[in-house]
Amino acid sequence: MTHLKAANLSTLRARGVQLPEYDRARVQTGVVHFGPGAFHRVHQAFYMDEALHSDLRWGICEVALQSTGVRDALAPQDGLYTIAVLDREASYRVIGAVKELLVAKESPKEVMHRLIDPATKLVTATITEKGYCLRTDGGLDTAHPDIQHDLQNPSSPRTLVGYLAYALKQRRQERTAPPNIVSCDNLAENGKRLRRAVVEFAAQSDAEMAKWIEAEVSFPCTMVDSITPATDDALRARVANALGFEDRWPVQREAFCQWVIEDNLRGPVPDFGAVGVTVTNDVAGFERAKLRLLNGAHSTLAYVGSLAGLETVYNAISEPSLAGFVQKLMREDFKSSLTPPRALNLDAYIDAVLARFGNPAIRHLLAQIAWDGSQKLPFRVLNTMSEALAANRPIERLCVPLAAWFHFVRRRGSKGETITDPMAEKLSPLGQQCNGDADHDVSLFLSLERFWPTELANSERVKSALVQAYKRLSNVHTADDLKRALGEL
Ligand code: CS2
Repeated sequence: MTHLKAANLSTLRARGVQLPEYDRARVQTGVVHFGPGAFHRVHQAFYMDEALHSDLRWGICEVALQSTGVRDALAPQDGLYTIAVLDREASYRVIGAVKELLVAKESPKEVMHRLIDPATKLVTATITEKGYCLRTDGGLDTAHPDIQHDLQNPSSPRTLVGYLAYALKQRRQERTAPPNIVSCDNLAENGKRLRRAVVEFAAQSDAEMAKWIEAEVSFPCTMVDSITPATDDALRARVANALGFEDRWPVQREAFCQWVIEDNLRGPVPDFGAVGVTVTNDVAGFERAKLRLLNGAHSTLAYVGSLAGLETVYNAISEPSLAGFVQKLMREDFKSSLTPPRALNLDAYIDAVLARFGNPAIRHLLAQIAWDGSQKLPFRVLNTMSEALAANRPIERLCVPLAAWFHFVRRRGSKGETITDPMAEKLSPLGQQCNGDADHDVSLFLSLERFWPTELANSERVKSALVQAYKRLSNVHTADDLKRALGEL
């Protein structure tokens, strides 16, 4: 089957596929994006594609730090790819916003060149939680091997932080206004964290430079949201059928798509308001609500559901006792930790999130959400737990996703199965050392370094609630076991 490319684009119109209606040959590169994974491609690239319809400055240079996969798939397609929007009805849209695809480890100079180019007004990133190389207290982990490497080899970095620090230095020297640097990862206060990391990196060698970054560079915080299952063969087949051409790497998402950006962008940026992006002073309120209510619930479904042998979010939310438990966790524990912005009604938000989880057209694997638990759980659950502990609110339900993660790690460890997590080297042996005794196993997890905030690691109340939750989940192997395990919680 012929594959998607610019030359055959016009034939798609007759098939009802939405196409870029701007002159792609005239598109300029105004955005450099790090991490061209599925989420970026259904989300920020979609918004840029919208923006390009009225302003041709917002083409994207995609940068993968290591992996060649997206470049190899999309370069022969002239950067084109399809988003399948799967909801009550399916629709297909070809995105034309990708101008260039680089792999940093192969072409570091080209990446730097793009970052330094004054036409680059936005640098965006979806490199996942681990890509930021942060310590648990939020500072830059200067002992991280990649950060060490970048400090020693500033002009040929490996990390986003290293690239930004070097490029900003050049822009300062050349006196060109720096770009806005926009983290789009699911980290609380993502912009502040990235800013702190870049400033701390720069400060290692040049205090003046660090001050300049603090004063001159905007790192807005953002909230990003759209449920994006990984691409699978079923999607490839579905898209090929809709297009009549093969797309080597289509992506899929639900219809819901939201981007909230802090209102401190400088210089020319896309007309975000016109393409449905919210620019606000209260991004923190949106971000917290989303990270806790949506992502916290997701991780809970992922770990508890996996123990019960369930496969997808839809399967998990269709189990009444698990759905009931997650609702209580959202409506009581997470909600009471939030002070929402005026524009956000938390009850309506919870209803909407639950309805999204119940979208039968989206096959979102629990195994995908279960990745990188050590990086995700701090923002999704531990923050709320620290606050609940300090305010003397209940923590029993909040312990369930954590205890489920312990069991998940234990079961993987005992079967010798790999754990996808940057801390896998610690987690796999830890899982193997577990013996099923709740006190023993929970103590092992509580001794995990670089995960727990001290107030939680040292709390007897936390330990005993974790032990209780761990015991409850011990014998969960099927969906039928969930009622007994979660019943009265
Ligand atoms: C999910 C998120 O994989 C995960 O951990 O919780 O990717 C989630 O689907 C998105 O944040 C939704 O916006």
